[in-house]
Amino acid sequence: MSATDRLNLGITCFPTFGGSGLIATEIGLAMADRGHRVHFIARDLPVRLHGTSRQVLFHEVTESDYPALQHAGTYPLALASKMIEVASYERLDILHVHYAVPHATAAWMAREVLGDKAPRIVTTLHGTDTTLVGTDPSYLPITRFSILRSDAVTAPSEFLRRATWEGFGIPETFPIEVIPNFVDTERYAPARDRACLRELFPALGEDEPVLIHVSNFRPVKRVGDVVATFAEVHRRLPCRLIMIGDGPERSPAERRLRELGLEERVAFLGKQEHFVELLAAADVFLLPSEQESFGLAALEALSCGVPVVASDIGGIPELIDPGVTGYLAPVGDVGAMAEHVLALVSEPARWSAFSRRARERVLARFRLSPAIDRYEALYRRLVAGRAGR
Ligand code: GMT
Repeated sequence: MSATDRLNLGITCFPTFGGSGLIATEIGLAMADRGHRVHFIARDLPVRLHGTSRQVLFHEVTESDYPALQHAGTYPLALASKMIEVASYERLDILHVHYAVPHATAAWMAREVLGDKAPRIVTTLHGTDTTLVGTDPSYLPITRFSILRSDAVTAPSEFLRRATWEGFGIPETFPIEVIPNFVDTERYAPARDRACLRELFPALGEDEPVLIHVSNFRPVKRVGDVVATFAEVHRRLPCRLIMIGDGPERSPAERRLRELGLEERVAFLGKQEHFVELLAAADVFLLPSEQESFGLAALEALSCGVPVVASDIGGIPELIDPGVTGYLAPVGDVGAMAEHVLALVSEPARWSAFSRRARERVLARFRLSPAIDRYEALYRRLVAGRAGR
Protein backbone atom coordinates (compact mmCIF):
# COMPACT_ATOMS: atom_id res chain seq x y z
CA MET A 1 0.00 0.00 0.00
CA SER A 2 1.34 3.45 -0.88
CA ALA A 3 1.90 6.01 1.87
CA THR A 4 -0.95 8.13 0.52
CA ASP A 5 -3.41 5.23 0.69
CA ARG A 6 -2.39 4.33 4.23
CA LEU A 7 -4.81 5.54 6.90
CA ASN A 8 -3.88 6.49 10.44
CA LEU A 9 -6.64 5.00 12.49
CA GLY A 10 -7.46 5.55 16.18
CA ILE A 11 -9.67 2.99 17.92
CA THR A 12 -11.23 3.37 21.34
CA CYS A 13 -13.08 0.57 23.10
CA PHE A 14 -13.57 -1.07 26.45
CA PRO A 15 -10.64 -3.43 26.92
CA THR A 16 -12.68 -6.12 28.67
CA PHE A 17 -14.25 -9.36 27.45
CA GLY A 18 -17.42 -7.73 26.01
CA GLY A 19 -18.34 -8.14 22.35
CA SER A 20 -17.81 -4.45 21.59
CA GLY A 21 -14.14 -4.64 22.61
CA LEU A 22 -13.65 -7.86 20.65
CA ILE A 23 -15.15 -6.41 17.46
CA ALA A 24 -13.10 -3.20 17.87
CA THR A 25 -9.91 -5.24 18.28
CA GLU A 26 -10.63 -7.43 15.26
CA ILE A 27 -11.29 -4.36 13.11
CA GLY A 28 -8.02 -2.77 14.22
CA LEU A 29 -5.96 -5.91 13.62
CA ALA A 30 -7.56 -6.48 10.21
CA MET A 31 -6.90 -2.86 9.21
CA ALA A 32 -3.27 -3.25 10.24
CA ASP A 33 -3.07 -6.44 8.13
CA ARG A 34 -4.24 -4.33 5.22
CA GLY A 35 -1.34 -1.90 5.76
CA HIS A 36 -3.00 0.85 7.81
CA ARG A 37 -1.46 2.15 11.01
CA VAL A 38 -3.67 1.54 14.02
CA HIS A 39 -3.60 3.25 17.42
CA PHE A 40 -5.67 1.73 20.20
CA ILE A 41 -6.57 4.32 22.84
CA ALA A 42 -8.04 2.63 25.91
CA ARG A 43 -7.80 2.18 29.65
CA ASP A 44 -5.98 -1.15 29.24
CA LEU A 45 -4.65 -3.41 26.52
CA PRO A 46 -7.79 -4.88 24.88
CA VAL A 47 -8.24 -8.57 25.70
CA ARG A 48 -7.44 -9.99 22.27
CA LEU A 49 -4.69 -7.49 21.43
CA HIS A 50 -1.51 -9.44 21.99
CA GLY A 51 1.58 -7.32 21.83
CA THR A 52 1.98 -4.40 19.53
CA SER A 53 4.02 -3.73 16.42
CA ARG A 54 4.96 -0.77 14.28
CA GLN A 55 1.52 -1.05 12.67
CA VAL A 56 -0.49 -1.55 15.88
CA LEU A 57 0.22 0.70 18.83
CA PHE A 58 -1.42 0.98 22.21
CA HIS A 59 -1.90 4.26 24.12
CA GLU A 60 -2.99 3.82 27.72
CA VAL A 61 -5.42 6.31 29.22
CA THR A 62 -4.28 7.18 32.72
CA GLU A 63 -6.25 9.10 35.30
CA SER A 64 -5.04 11.28 38.14
CA ASP A 65 -5.32 9.68 41.57
CA TYR A 66 -5.87 13.07 43.24
CA PRO A 67 -8.24 12.34 46.17
CA ALA A 68 -10.77 15.07 45.33
CA LEU A 69 -11.29 13.45 41.92
CA GLN A 70 -11.80 9.97 43.27
CA HIS A 71 -15.56 9.85 42.65
CA ALA A 72 -15.71 12.54 39.98
CA GLY A 73 -15.82 10.16 37.02
CA THR A 74 -13.01 11.90 35.19
CA TYR A 75 -12.29 9.03 32.77
CA PRO A 76 -13.96 10.77 29.79
CA LEU A 77 -11.68 13.80 30.34
CA ALA A 78 -8.54 11.68 30.54
CA LEU A 79 -9.65 9.80 27.44
CA ALA A 80 -10.39 13.01 25.50
CA SER A 81 -6.96 14.37 26.48
CA LYS A 82 -5.27 11.20 25.26
CA MET A 83 -7.30 11.31 22.03
CA ILE A 84 -6.14 14.91 21.45
CA GLU A 85 -2.52 13.94 22.06
CA VAL A 86 -2.56 10.85 19.82
CA ALA A 87 -4.59 12.53 17.07
CA SER A 88 -2.20 15.45 16.81
CA TYR A 89 1.11 13.56 17.24
CA GLU A 90 0.08 10.70 14.94
CA ARG A 91 -2.08 12.72 12.52
CA LEU A 92 -5.06 10.44 12.85
CA ASP A 93 -7.41 10.39 9.86
CA ILE A 94 -10.16 8.51 11.66
CA LEU A 95 -11.10 8.04 15.29
CA HIS A 96 -13.39 5.00 15.53
CA VAL A 97 -15.08 4.72 18.91
CA HIS A 98 -16.94 1.61 20.01
CA TYR A 99 -19.77 1.98 22.53
CA ALA A 100 -21.22 5.48 22.67
CA VAL A 101 -21.00 6.04 26.44
CA PRO A 102 -18.65 7.81 27.15
CA HIS A 103 -16.48 7.25 24.08
CA ALA A 104 -18.49 9.25 21.53
CA THR A 105 -18.60 12.16 23.95
CA ALA A 106 -14.84 12.05 24.61
CA ALA A 107 -14.28 11.97 20.83
CA TRP A 108 -16.52 15.00 20.36
CA MET A 109 -14.61 16.89 23.09
CA ALA A 110 -11.30 15.99 21.43
CA ARG A 111 -12.56 17.20 18.08
CA GLU A 112 -13.69 20.52 19.56
CA VAL A 113 -10.16 21.08 20.84
CA LEU A 114 -8.42 19.93 17.66
CA GLY A 115 -10.54 22.05 15.31
CA ASP A 116 -9.61 21.73 11.61
CA LYS A 117 -6.96 19.11 12.33
CA ALA A 118 -9.41 16.74 14.00
CA PRO A 119 -9.86 13.21 12.64
CA ARG A 120 -13.29 12.16 11.37
CA ILE A 121 -15.27 10.42 14.11
CA VAL A 122 -16.98 7.07 13.55
CA THR A 123 -19.21 5.85 16.37
CA THR A 124 -20.21 2.20 16.41
CA LEU A 125 -23.14 1.54 18.70
CA HIS A 126 -23.15 -1.89 20.29
CA GLY A 127 -26.33 -2.37 22.28
CA THR A 128 -26.54 -1.47 25.92
CA ASP A 129 -25.05 1.94 25.07
CA THR A 130 -28.43 2.56 23.42
CA THR A 131 -30.92 0.19 25.00
CA LEU A 132 -29.80 0.53 28.64
CA VAL A 133 -27.14 3.10 29.51
CA GLY A 134 -27.31 5.78 26.80
CA THR A 135 -31.04 6.25 27.15
CA ASP A 136 -30.85 6.35 30.96
CA PRO A 137 -31.94 9.93 31.77
CA SER A 138 -28.55 10.50 33.50
CA TYR A 139 -26.76 10.21 30.16
CA LEU A 140 -29.39 10.67 27.45
CA PRO A 141 -28.89 14.33 26.40
CA ILE A 142 -25.10 14.13 26.11
CA THR A 143 -25.13 10.70 24.42
CA ARG A 144 -27.78 11.79 21.90
CA PHE A 145 -25.76 14.92 21.14
CA SER A 146 -22.51 12.95 20.73
CA ILE A 147 -24.15 10.46 18.37
CA LEU A 148 -25.58 13.29 16.28
CA ARG A 149 -22.18 15.00 16.12
CA SER A 150 -20.31 11.89 14.92
CA ASP A 151 -19.26 11.99 11.27
CA ALA A 152 -20.66 8.50 10.78
CA VAL A 153 -22.61 6.11 12.98
CA THR A 154 -22.86 2.36 12.54
CA ALA A 155 -24.84 -0.37 14.30
CA PRO A 156 -24.50 -4.16 14.05
CA SER A 157 -28.21 -4.82 13.44
CA GLU A 158 -31.38 -3.30 12.00
CA PHE A 159 -32.83 -3.71 15.46
CA LEU A 160 -30.21 -1.46 17.03
CA ARG A 161 -30.50 1.14 14.29
CA ARG A 162 -34.24 1.43 14.96
CA ALA A 163 -33.78 1.32 18.75
CA THR A 164 -31.32 4.22 18.45
CA TRP A 165 -33.65 6.35 16.34
CA GLU A 166 -36.55 5.61 18.69
CA GLY A 167 -34.70 5.62 22.02
CA PHE A 168 -32.98 8.93 21.43
CA GLY A 169 -35.79 10.58 19.46
CA ILE A 170 -33.50 10.91 16.43
CA PRO A 171 -35.22 11.30 13.04
CA GLU A 172 -34.93 8.31 10.72
CA THR A 173 -33.34 10.58 8.13
CA PHE A 174 -30.21 10.56 10.32
CA PRO A 175 -27.99 7.92 8.69
CA ILE A 176 -26.95 4.93 10.76
CA GLU A 177 -25.21 2.32 8.63
CA VAL A 178 -25.89 -1.29 9.57
CA ILE A 179 -22.66 -3.29 9.38
CA PRO A 180 -23.40 -6.67 10.94
CA ASN A 181 -20.84 -8.05 13.35
CA PHE A 182 -18.58 -10.71 11.91
CA VAL A 183 -16.50 -13.69 12.93
CA ASP A 184 -13.16 -15.12 11.92
CA THR A 185 -14.52 -18.26 10.25
CA GLU A 186 -11.09 -19.88 10.09
CA ARG A 187 -10.57 -19.65 13.83
CA TYR A 188 -14.22 -20.43 14.67
CA ALA A 189 -14.64 -23.57 12.57
CA PRO A 190 -16.39 -26.91 13.11
CA ALA A 191 -14.26 -29.48 15.01
CA ARG A 192 -16.14 -32.17 16.93
CA ASP A 193 -13.38 -33.30 19.25
CA ARG A 194 -15.04 -34.73 22.35
CA ALA A 195 -11.69 -35.41 24.00
CA CYS A 196 -11.53 -31.83 25.32
CA LEU A 197 -15.01 -32.32 26.82
CA ARG A 198 -13.80 -35.47 28.62
CA GLU A 199 -11.08 -33.43 30.28
CA LEU A 200 -13.87 -31.43 31.91
CA PHE A 201 -16.23 -34.35 32.45
CA PRO A 202 -14.23 -37.61 32.71
CA ALA A 203 -17.40 -39.74 32.96
CA LEU A 204 -19.07 -38.13 29.94
CA GLY A 205 -21.22 -40.70 28.11
CA GLU A 206 -20.69 -41.36 24.40
CA ASP A 207 -23.90 -39.63 23.32
CA GLU A 208 -24.44 -37.40 26.32
CA PRO A 209 -25.28 -33.89 25.05
CA VAL A 210 -23.19 -30.91 26.18
CA LEU A 211 -24.78 -27.46 26.38
CA ILE A 212 -22.68 -24.30 26.54
CA HIS A 213 -23.21 -20.67 27.56
CA VAL A 214 -20.73 -17.81 27.15
CA SER A 215 -21.42 -14.32 28.51
CA ASN A 216 -20.47 -11.59 30.96
CA PHE A 217 -22.98 -13.03 33.49
CA ARG A 218 -24.83 -9.71 33.81
CA PRO A 219 -28.58 -9.66 34.67
CA VAL A 220 -29.39 -8.91 31.00
CA LYS A 221 -28.11 -12.41 30.10
CA ARG A 222 -30.68 -14.17 32.33
CA VAL A 223 -28.15 -16.74 33.51
CA GLY A 224 -30.86 -18.17 35.80
CA ASP A 225 -32.70 -19.22 32.63
CA VAL A 226 -29.59 -21.04 31.40
CA VAL A 227 -29.62 -23.03 34.64
CA ALA A 228 -33.39 -23.65 34.53
CA THR A 229 -33.28 -24.77 30.88
CA PHE A 230 -30.36 -27.07 31.57
CA ALA A 231 -32.11 -28.55 34.65
CA GLU A 232 -35.28 -29.25 32.63
CA VAL A 233 -33.35 -30.90 29.78
CA HIS A 234 -31.30 -32.92 32.26
CA ARG A 235 -34.49 -34.16 33.99
CA ARG A 236 -35.49 -35.81 30.71
CA LEU A 237 -32.12 -36.60 29.17
CA PRO A 238 -28.86 -36.59 31.19
CA CYS A 239 -26.58 -33.88 29.84
CA ARG A 240 -23.76 -31.48 30.81
CA LEU A 241 -23.32 -27.72 30.83
CA ILE A 242 -20.22 -25.55 30.27
CA MET A 243 -20.39 -21.99 31.60
CA ILE A 244 -17.74 -19.57 30.29
CA GLY A 245 -17.36 -16.01 31.58
CA ASP A 246 -17.86 -14.28 34.90
CA GLY A 247 -19.96 -11.56 36.46
CA PRO A 248 -22.57 -10.85 39.13
CA GLU A 249 -24.94 -13.67 38.13
CA ARG A 250 -22.34 -16.42 38.43
CA SER A 251 -22.67 -16.96 42.20
CA PRO A 252 -26.49 -17.23 42.16
CA ALA A 253 -26.20 -19.70 39.26
CA GLU A 254 -23.65 -21.84 41.11
CA ARG A 255 -25.81 -21.76 44.25
CA ARG A 256 -28.94 -22.81 42.33
CA LEU A 257 -27.11 -25.72 40.67
CA ARG A 258 -25.96 -26.93 44.09
CA GLU A 259 -29.52 -26.71 45.42
CA LEU A 260 -30.58 -28.84 42.47
CA GLY A 261 -27.74 -31.31 43.11
CA LEU A 262 -26.43 -30.75 39.60
CA GLU A 263 -23.08 -29.13 40.38
CA GLU A 264 -21.08 -32.17 39.23
CA ARG A 265 -22.66 -31.95 35.80
CA VAL A 266 -21.67 -28.33 35.22
CA ALA A 267 -18.23 -26.80 34.60
CA PHE A 268 -17.81 -23.10 35.42
CA LEU A 269 -14.63 -22.00 33.68
CA GLY A 270 -14.69 -18.25 34.42
CA LYS A 271 -13.23 -15.76 31.96
CA GLN A 272 -11.47 -17.57 29.14
CA GLU A 273 -9.80 -16.26 26.06
CA HIS A 274 -9.23 -19.56 24.26
CA PHE A 275 -12.34 -21.71 24.34
CA VAL A 276 -13.04 -22.34 20.66
CA GLU A 277 -12.20 -26.04 21.01
CA LEU A 278 -14.86 -26.49 23.71
CA LEU A 279 -17.35 -24.36 21.82
CA ALA A 280 -16.95 -26.40 18.65
CA ALA A 281 -17.29 -29.67 20.57
CA ALA A 282 -20.52 -28.64 22.34
CA ASP A 283 -23.97 -29.58 21.01
CA VAL A 284 -26.14 -26.53 21.72
CA PHE A 285 -25.35 -22.92 22.63
CA LEU A 286 -27.82 -21.27 25.05
CA LEU A 287 -28.49 -17.51 24.94
CA PRO A 288 -31.71 -16.71 26.83
CA SER A 289 -30.93 -12.95 27.16
CA GLU A 290 -33.41 -10.24 28.09
CA GLN A 291 -31.88 -8.03 25.42
CA GLU A 292 -29.22 -8.51 22.77
CA SER A 293 -28.46 -6.08 19.96
CA PHE A 294 -26.67 -8.80 18.01
CA GLY A 295 -25.33 -11.77 20.04
CA LEU A 296 -21.69 -12.11 19.02
CA ALA A 297 -21.16 -15.18 21.22
CA ALA A 298 -23.99 -16.93 19.37
CA LEU A 299 -22.40 -16.03 16.03
CA GLU A 300 -19.13 -17.65 17.14
CA ALA A 301 -21.10 -20.82 18.03
CA LEU A 302 -22.92 -20.88 14.67
CA SER A 303 -19.59 -20.45 12.90
CA CYS A 304 -18.41 -23.63 14.64
CA GLY A 305 -21.56 -25.40 13.44
CA VAL A 306 -23.18 -25.35 16.88
CA PRO A 307 -26.95 -24.65 16.76
CA VAL A 308 -28.25 -21.94 19.11
CA VAL A 309 -31.35 -21.79 21.31
CA ALA A 310 -31.99 -18.16 22.21
CA SER A 311 -34.60 -15.57 23.12
CA ASP A 312 -36.61 -14.01 20.38
CA ILE A 313 -35.52 -10.43 21.04
CA GLY A 314 -33.43 -7.56 19.70
CA GLY A 315 -31.07 -8.41 16.85
CA ILE A 316 -31.09 -12.16 17.48
CA PRO A 317 -33.66 -12.93 14.73
CA GLU A 318 -31.27 -11.24 12.27
CA LEU A 319 -28.64 -13.79 13.23
CA ILE A 320 -30.56 -17.02 13.82
CA ASP A 321 -33.06 -18.47 11.38
CA PRO A 322 -35.56 -20.29 13.60
CA GLY A 323 -36.01 -23.92 12.63
CA VAL A 324 -32.99 -23.66 10.32
CA THR A 325 -29.88 -22.79 12.33
CA GLY A 326 -31.39 -22.76 15.81
CA TYR A 327 -34.58 -22.01 17.71
CA LEU A 328 -36.01 -18.89 19.34
CA ALA A 329 -38.38 -18.68 22.31
CA PRO A 330 -40.03 -15.80 24.20
CA VAL A 331 -37.82 -14.26 26.90
CA GLY A 332 -38.11 -16.32 30.09
CA ASP A 333 -39.89 -19.29 28.49
CA VAL A 334 -37.48 -21.92 29.78
CA GLY A 335 -39.97 -24.71 29.03
CA ALA A 336 -39.93 -23.83 25.32
CA MET A 337 -36.13 -23.49 25.35
CA ALA A 338 -35.76 -26.94 26.93
CA GLU A 339 -38.11 -28.44 24.29
CA HIS A 340 -35.99 -26.87 21.55
CA VAL A 341 -32.77 -28.23 23.04
CA LEU A 342 -34.32 -31.70 23.28
CA ALA A 343 -35.54 -31.50 19.68
CA LEU A 344 -31.98 -30.80 18.58
CA VAL A 345 -30.04 -33.27 20.70
CA SER A 346 -32.38 -36.22 20.52
CA GLU A 347 -32.27 -36.53 16.72
CA PRO A 348 -28.75 -36.73 15.29
CA ALA A 349 -29.93 -36.20 11.69
CA ARG A 350 -31.78 -33.02 12.65
CA TRP A 351 -28.80 -31.77 14.66
CA SER A 352 -26.45 -32.38 11.69
CA ALA A 353 -28.72 -30.45 9.32
CA PHE A 354 -28.89 -27.49 11.73
CA SER A 355 -25.13 -27.62 12.22
CA ARG A 356 -24.36 -27.66 8.49
CA ARG A 357 -26.77 -24.82 7.75
CA ALA A 358 -25.44 -22.75 10.66
CA ARG A 359 -21.94 -22.88 9.21
CA GLU A 360 -23.21 -22.18 5.68
CA ARG A 361 -25.22 -19.12 6.78
CA VAL A 362 -22.26 -17.70 8.67
CA LEU A 363 -19.98 -18.16 5.66
CA ALA A 364 -22.58 -16.46 3.45
CA ARG A 365 -23.41 -13.52 5.71
CA PHE A 366 -20.98 -12.89 8.55
CA ARG A 367 -17.42 -13.36 7.29
CA LEU A 368 -14.72 -11.00 8.54
CA SER A 369 -13.35 -9.78 5.24
CA PRO A 370 -16.55 -8.30 3.71
CA ALA A 371 -17.27 -6.49 6.99
CA ILE A 372 -13.77 -5.03 7.07
CA ASP A 373 -14.25 -3.94 3.43
CA ARG A 374 -17.29 -1.97 4.53
CA TYR A 375 -15.50 -0.25 7.42
CA GLU A 376 -12.55 0.56 5.18
CA ALA A 377 -14.85 2.00 2.51
CA LEU A 378 -16.57 4.08 5.17
CA TYR A 379 -13.24 5.46 6.42
CA ARG A 380 -12.17 6.32 2.88
CA ARG A 381 -15.46 8.07 2.13
CA LEU A 382 -15.09 10.15 5.27
CA VAL A 383 -11.48 11.03 4.57
CA ALA A 384 -12.35 12.00 1.03
CA GLY A 385 -14.97 14.26 2.58
CA ARG A 386 -17.75 12.75 0.52
CA ALA A 387 -19.87 11.19 3.20
CA GLY A 388 -19.09 13.59 6.06
CA ARG A 389 -21.89 15.49 7.70
O1 GMT B 1 -23.72 -7.77 26.45
C1 GMT B 1 -22.56 -8.07 26.14
O2 GMT B 1 -22.24 -9.21 25.81
C2 GMT B 1 -21.50 -7.01 26.15
C3 GMT B 1 -21.88 -5.94 25.17
C4 GMT B 1 -20.71 -5.04 24.87
O3 GMT B 1 -20.95 -3.85 24.85
O4 GMT B 1 -19.60 -5.48 24.64
O5 GMT B 1 -22.35 -6.58 23.99
C5 GMT B 1 -23.08 -5.79 23.06
O6 GMT B 1 -22.27 -5.65 21.90
C6 GMT B 1 -21.96 -6.89 21.24
C7 GMT B 1 -21.06 -6.60 20.05
O7 GMT B 1 -21.67 -5.74 19.13
C8 GMT B 1 -23.29 -7.57 20.80
O8 GMT B 1 -23.00 -8.79 20.18
C9 GMT B 1 -24.16 -7.81 22.04
O9 GMT B 1 -25.41 -8.32 21.59
C10 GMT B 1 -24.40 -6.50 22.77
N1 GMT B 1 -25.09 -6.77 24.04
C11 GMT B 1 -26.35 -6.39 24.26
O10 GMT B 1 -27.04 -5.78 23.43
C12 GMT B 1 -26.92 -6.77 25.58
